[in-house]
Amino acid sequence: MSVAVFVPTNIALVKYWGKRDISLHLPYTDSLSMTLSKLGTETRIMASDSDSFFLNGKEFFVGDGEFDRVFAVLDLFDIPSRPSIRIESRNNFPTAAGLASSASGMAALVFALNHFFGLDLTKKEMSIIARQGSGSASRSLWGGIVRWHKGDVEDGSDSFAEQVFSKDYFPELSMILNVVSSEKKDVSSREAMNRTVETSELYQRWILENDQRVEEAIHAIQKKDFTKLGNIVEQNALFMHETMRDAHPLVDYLKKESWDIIRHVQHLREADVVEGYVTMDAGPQVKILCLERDIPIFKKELSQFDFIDQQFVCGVGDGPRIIT
Ligand code: 2P0
Repeated sequence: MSVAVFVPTNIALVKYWGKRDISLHLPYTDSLSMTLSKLGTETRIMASDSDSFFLNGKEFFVGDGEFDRVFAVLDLFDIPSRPSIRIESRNNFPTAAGLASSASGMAALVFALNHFFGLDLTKKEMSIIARQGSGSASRSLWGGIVRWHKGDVEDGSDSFAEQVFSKDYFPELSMILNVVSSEKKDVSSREAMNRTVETSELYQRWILENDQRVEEAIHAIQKKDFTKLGNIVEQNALFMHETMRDAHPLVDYLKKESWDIIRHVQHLREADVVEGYVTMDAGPQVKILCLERDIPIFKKELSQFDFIDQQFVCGVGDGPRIIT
């Protein structure tokens, strides 16, 4: 028997940055994300003679970070005398380059395991397990616009994500993802956020303000106020990168090419040519939040940057689905 699932990735509109509990992945603040159409992870699970894990066609073994993280998630499930399984995962976008591959990867694993073992877990329960694989994965179990509640209790049982708006509420929202470098990053997001929590003074302000930003972004989406939403999204991303630059040693994911795109998007907006807002995660890629009707203008404007390796255009996507 085998099952296969497709789980979308998500990009935070208001970011998750920093944990109050490192082992349980409990965040200091809430975060809010947009589930992407098209981009995600396909994961297939089948019975096998021994446990094995393949990512993008390459096998990983015990002692490899990738293998150990996957099977640590399996241990979070309560499956008596679990049979051995083979897990095959494939991302349809660059892995580990700041395009949220761990979000869809971990969520796909949890969603596939639930189906393979017939566990009948709720999405809330799956979100809590996925969170322990990777924080942002807690948000990939739903389509539309999703909020991860930080929760208050120590065991993390109230730290899960849920849908705030369906994908049809504000369907004009679009994102253009520009890959300026597919290299694996030097500093993992996990290390970068821990360093920020431990050493950045600016981070204290982040903790105080971020939940309010989530509320404001939800309000802006509810009113379909794109200008308000975009300003929150861009300022939140830039502030997150400021907190990293304030850490010791500093973390600077943004490259010259990233800044070229950021400045151009800001210029187009200020010159009233076209309205878009940038957001960047733990990597140099620049994502542009815009309205669907403006995609052709942005594509034309971005064509001058020949360093853009790959470009993906997404709308607001559906949640996970079972393929077989
Ligand atoms: C986010 N990021 O909200 C933020 C913004 C990157 C920047 O969540 O340590 O792989 O596994 O909980 O979820 C990427 O970090 O970190 C991330 P862990 P994760 O999307």
